[in-house]
Amino acid sequence: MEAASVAEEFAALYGREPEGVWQAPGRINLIGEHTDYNDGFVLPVALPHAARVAVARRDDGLVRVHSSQGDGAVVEFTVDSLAPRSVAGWAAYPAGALWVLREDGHPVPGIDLHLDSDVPFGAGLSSSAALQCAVLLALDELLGLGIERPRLARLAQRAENDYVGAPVGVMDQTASLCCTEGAALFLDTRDMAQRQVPLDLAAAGLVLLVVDTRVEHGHADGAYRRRREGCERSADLLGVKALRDVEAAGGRELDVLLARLPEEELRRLTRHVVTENARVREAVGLLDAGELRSLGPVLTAGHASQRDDFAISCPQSDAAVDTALAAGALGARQTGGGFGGCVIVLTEPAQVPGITAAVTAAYAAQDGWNAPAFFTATPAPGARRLR
Ligand code: GAF
Repeated sequence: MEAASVAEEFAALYGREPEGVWQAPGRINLIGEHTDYNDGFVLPVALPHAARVAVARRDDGLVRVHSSQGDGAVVEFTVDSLAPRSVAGWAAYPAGALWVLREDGHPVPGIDLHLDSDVPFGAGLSSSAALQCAVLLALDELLGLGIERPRLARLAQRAENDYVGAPVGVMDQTASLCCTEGAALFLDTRDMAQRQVPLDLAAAGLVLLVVDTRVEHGHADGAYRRRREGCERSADLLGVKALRDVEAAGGRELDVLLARLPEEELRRLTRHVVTENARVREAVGLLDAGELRSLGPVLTAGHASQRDDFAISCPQSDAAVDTALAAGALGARQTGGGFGGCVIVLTEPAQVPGITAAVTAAYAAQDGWNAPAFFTATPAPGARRLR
C-alpha cells in the first residue's frame, strides 16, 4: 500500500486529487502496560504497519469519508453536526479528529478523506490510534495549525475518550506521533517528557517476534474501564494523585503499603502498576547499557504481572508466552491493552522457526483456537507526510 495508490483511490472516489497523503503507524509496547492512565512510564516502538490517509478540503462544511477496510460506502456528515458518538464504527476516528480540533478552538472545514490501513484490527497493535493520528496530523499540517506532536497526541486521546468513548491513556497516540526509526520511545505520561532510546536488535543478534493470538480485544468494554477505575480508587485511598506516585524500594515496603488497601483486587492492580513502572525504568537502563539480552526476563516478569496481578491475560496469550520460552526465547509478554491481541517474543533469529512451529502446534492442540499469525517487528518511524 503505497502513497500513490492511496492518492489514486482518493481520485477515483472523489473525482479530484488529494491535497496530500499522510501516514501514522501502529505500535508494540516493549514494557509499561496500563501505566499510562496512572501517570506512569511506557516504552513503545512504532511498527512498519500504518494507517494512510489522503485528504482534500471542501468549502461547504460537508465531510465525506471512505475506508478500504470498510463496507465500501462513503460515510457523509457535516462538521456542524459533530457531537460525541455522532458517528460510529471506523468513521468515528476521522469524525473524532475533526470534532476535537473544533473543540480545541480551530476553524474546521469540510473534507473528503480516504483511509487505508495495514495495521491488523483488534490485534492490540493500536490500529485505532493509527487512524486517529493519521487524520489529526493531516489536518494539522493542511490547516497550518502547527500543534506540537505531544499536544496532538493529547488531542487524539481526548477524541478517543470523549468522542469515541474509550477510556484509554495516551501511550498509543504518542507512540504513533512521536516514535522514531530504530528506537523505542521512553515516555513519562505525566508530563509527556520523552526520550528516544536506540533499539538496535540486529546488532545485538536478536529479533522481536510478534505473535498475533487472533483473540480480538477492545477498549470500550467494561474490563479496561474497571481496571482504570480500580487504579484511580487505589490512588485515592493511598492519598496520592496517581499510582505513579507510589514508589516502593522493595517487596516488603510494597507489601506494607498494599496492606492499606481494603480489597485484594485493589492490592493486585496497584502492585502491577508499581512494579511495571519499575520494569520500564529497568528496561531503559538495560537498553542504555546495550544489554539487550537481559531485557528478556524483564519482559517475562511483566507478563506474569499482567496475568497474576492485573488479570488481563488469556489462555492463548499465556500459551504463546510459555511455549516461546520453552522453545528457547529470552523473554515474552502480551503487549497492549490485553485480553488477547499480540504477544512479543525476544529471541535469537535462529530460534524463530522452532518458536513459530511450537506455538502453532500448541494452538492447534486446543479446540476452537484460531491459528496464530507471526511477524518480526523492526522499529519504524512515527507519523509523517508521504506526499
Ligand atoms: C491500550 C490503551 F489504548 C493504552 O492507552 C494503554 O492503556 C494500553 O492499552 C495498556 O498499556 O492500548
